[in-house]
Amino acid sequence: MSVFSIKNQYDPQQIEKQVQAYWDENNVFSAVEDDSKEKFYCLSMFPYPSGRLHMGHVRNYTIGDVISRFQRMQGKNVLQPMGWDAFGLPAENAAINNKTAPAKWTYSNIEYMKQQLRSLGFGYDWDREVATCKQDYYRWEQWFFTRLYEKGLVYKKNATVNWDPVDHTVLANEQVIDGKGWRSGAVVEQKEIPQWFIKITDYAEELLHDLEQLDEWPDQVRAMQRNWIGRSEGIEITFKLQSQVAGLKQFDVYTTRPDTLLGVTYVAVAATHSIALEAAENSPELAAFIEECKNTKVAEAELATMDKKGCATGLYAIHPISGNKVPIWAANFVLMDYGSGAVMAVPGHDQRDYEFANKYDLPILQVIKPAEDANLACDISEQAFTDKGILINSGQFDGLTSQQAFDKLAQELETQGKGKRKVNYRLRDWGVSRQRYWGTPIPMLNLADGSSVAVPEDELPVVLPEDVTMDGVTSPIKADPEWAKTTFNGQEALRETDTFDTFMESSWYYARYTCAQNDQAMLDPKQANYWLPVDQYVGGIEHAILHLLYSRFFHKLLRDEGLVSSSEPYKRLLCQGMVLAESYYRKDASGKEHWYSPADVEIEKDEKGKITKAVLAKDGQPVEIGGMTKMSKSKNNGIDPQQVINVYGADTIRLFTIFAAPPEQTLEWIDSGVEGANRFLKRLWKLVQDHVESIESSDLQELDVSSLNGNQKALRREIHKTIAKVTDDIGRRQTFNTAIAAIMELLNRLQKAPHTGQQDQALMREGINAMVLMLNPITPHICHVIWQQLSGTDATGTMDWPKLDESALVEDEKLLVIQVNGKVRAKITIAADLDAEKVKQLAVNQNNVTQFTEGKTIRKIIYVPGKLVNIVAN
Ligand code: ANZ
Repeated sequence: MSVFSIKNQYDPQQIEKQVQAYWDENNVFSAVEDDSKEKFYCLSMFPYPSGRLHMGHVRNYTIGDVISRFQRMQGKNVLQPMGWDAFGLPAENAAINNKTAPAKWTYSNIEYMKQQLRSLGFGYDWDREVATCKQDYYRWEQWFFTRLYEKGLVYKKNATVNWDPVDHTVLANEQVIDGKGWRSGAVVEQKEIPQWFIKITDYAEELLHDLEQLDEWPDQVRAMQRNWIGRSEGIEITFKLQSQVAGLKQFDVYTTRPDTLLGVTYVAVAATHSIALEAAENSPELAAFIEECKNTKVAEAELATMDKKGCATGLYAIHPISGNKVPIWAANFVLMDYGSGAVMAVPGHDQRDYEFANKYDLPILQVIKPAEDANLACDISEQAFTDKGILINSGQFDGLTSQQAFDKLAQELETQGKGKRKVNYRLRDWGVSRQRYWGTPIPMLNLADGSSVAVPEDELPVVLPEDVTMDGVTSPIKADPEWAKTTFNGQEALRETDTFDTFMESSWYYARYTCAQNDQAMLDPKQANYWLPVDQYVGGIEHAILHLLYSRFFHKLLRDEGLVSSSEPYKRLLCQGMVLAESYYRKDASGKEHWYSPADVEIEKDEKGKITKAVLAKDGQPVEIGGMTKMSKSKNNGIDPQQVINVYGADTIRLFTIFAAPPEQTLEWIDSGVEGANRFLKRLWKLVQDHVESIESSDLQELDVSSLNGNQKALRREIHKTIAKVTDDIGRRQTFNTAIAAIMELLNRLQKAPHTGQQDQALMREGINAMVLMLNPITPHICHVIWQQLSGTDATGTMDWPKLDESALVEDEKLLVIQVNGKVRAKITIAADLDAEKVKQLAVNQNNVTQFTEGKTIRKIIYVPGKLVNIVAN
């Protein structure tokens, strides 16, 4: 047992290092499977090893550590691992800038950031550390991908990429700036190349359905996932072509609004639809339009707002119900890979179609009117009426509601062989090919005959060479012609030189932590099933859709491979808010903004804390105040956590980030708040040292609850009320900030409490113990030292969560307010269990009360138990 030297002054720099060394030496956070104990797996999203921790990391990891330590103190077997999301483009850029290799840069960042994480006192089991760029990790991902290929869940198809025509290279989206290549400045083109896809759409229904069981996820995240999957029910309707085109007699459109079918005034197809391509043979104008569409990439989110453009094909379709001729247009808002790549356009009831019809002078027809009771505005000369309602101008269907018409038309079209019900998903298969170097090599071989096969198991892993030179243009494994050369069954073969999307690695790391060292298998089902699912996942809302969806998908794939038995990876999810800081700038003569770091700016504040003056320290001249914004490079308002740790210590930064806001909300970085957190810890330190000193002269007695007087009982009630509140705030509500506020109040109470009597001291000890234990998840270093000092024992084993004594909460006396006609006239203390009649009697007989009721008749006595008695008399 190491007993720390206690100084009178709180000295975080000294104690934090010592306590961290103690945790390391004693393997305090190493997690071992143990069936006799309830497990708790707490995971924070692993960082990209960018170089240094930023404040967002500190916030995320502090929240995770608070939850982990709290659960550990509840007696659970806690796993809290950490690792590195180590592949990705920034390493390539940094390697080029610093003339090094991505691997070297990455490993040195990992080393530095790991030391930073240690200095913050996070309780990780470092034996389970993973770095996704190491072959002992990605080899299993390669193996798993070949398993998926064997099961038919992986396929290759052409997909578009950003192509830099000068550098002859594919660019990542981040490398395209204003439509131009980041390096060459050339206008980027869209090019189709073969890429690998995983069939996430096979799991769309399950991914949607299982959201229902994730009742400990924020509703907002579930809604975002639901929208992303985008299930819709509609009908695929067949339109005949007036004359055969490209060997086609007919084509399908997908609609969710068959009730509007009689309002169709044209049909629109995607620019690359075979009908458009065929018609372009005879129309240079259409050919030019198609070319233009091919070279502009449209994100689906922009579809509604983008400029709608089109070109007539000169062809006509036959309306399946009315038999009318409708023109076919090619339009930029129709996606080739959604539904059937063609839509029936209903300009009266779809705003996109409406804008398009107005632009190209196509007829607009109203076929739906609002239901009588709907009270909706509808003016087709202004805009499309997009709500559902009652059918008009639709012949035999007039008068039906939209829903009735949906069913009737579905039935009619189905019997006539002109359509069928269909469920569509917006979710697309996951394109996992990237043309970058710093990633997991895709374990596939391309054979001379054009076919592909998976790399045989005994040839895995396909190792990514680390000792490379980056030329800034081509991936080193693409630049080296030898790298790809290999054989398969005696034939020449070429390895795939593309690498995986880095979302692949982050899709299963949570599972790998359960058996990170296993070199025989991807997962050991026994270990994986002991720890999984993750009980608490903590991370940023920016991962609400893709990362969480992909890892939910991977979990189901792992399940179907027999590696895990659960269906969802993360039971409870907490998305922490952003960290904001004040920002400062100056505009130069050209109007360009220059942002200054808050560390270089001196400010003055009014008594409300509002900044009234800000000057740059080095020249004393004013700067503009840009307001609280997300800490970012572009605003130069990041606060370096390391600086704060150096000045105040880890416990202060942990306490401030937890206290300053509820975890899901934005956190405003305020220097005076950090100072306040530090002051609180100093006060705690002093209270304990004073208490310890006062004991030295008179031995500490056992607390004898039955002997306590009224004030002592009240203080003890406060202590236990705080335990109840903090337990609930941390465990269930996860409002850690209010937990701290309650502990702060308790500190105030204890500071004012008497500390000389023997029972006063015993009570003080109970209060201090509770406070230190409750603060331990948040500020573990100071608490560890105090606990050792108070208990005289090794801290780790004995720090159990404080026990609530329910009996301490029971108030045996209550203070009652007595009113006469609503005015307070007296206050009395009564036994808490006194019956109502007796209370009323006592109230009526108070001197101060009789004075006001004399000569009047008491009409009514209202008793609110525990609070007041109001006597109505006149
Ligand atoms: C006619 C119509 C009338 C439509 C109306 C909507 C409102 P969700 O719910 O997202 O599945 N659509 C179908 N395929 C498309 C494609 N490849 N590119 C762009 N848009 C496409 O949306 C289905 C609706 O999106 C379909 O219903 C279709 O427009 C359009 F008053 O058909 B609708």
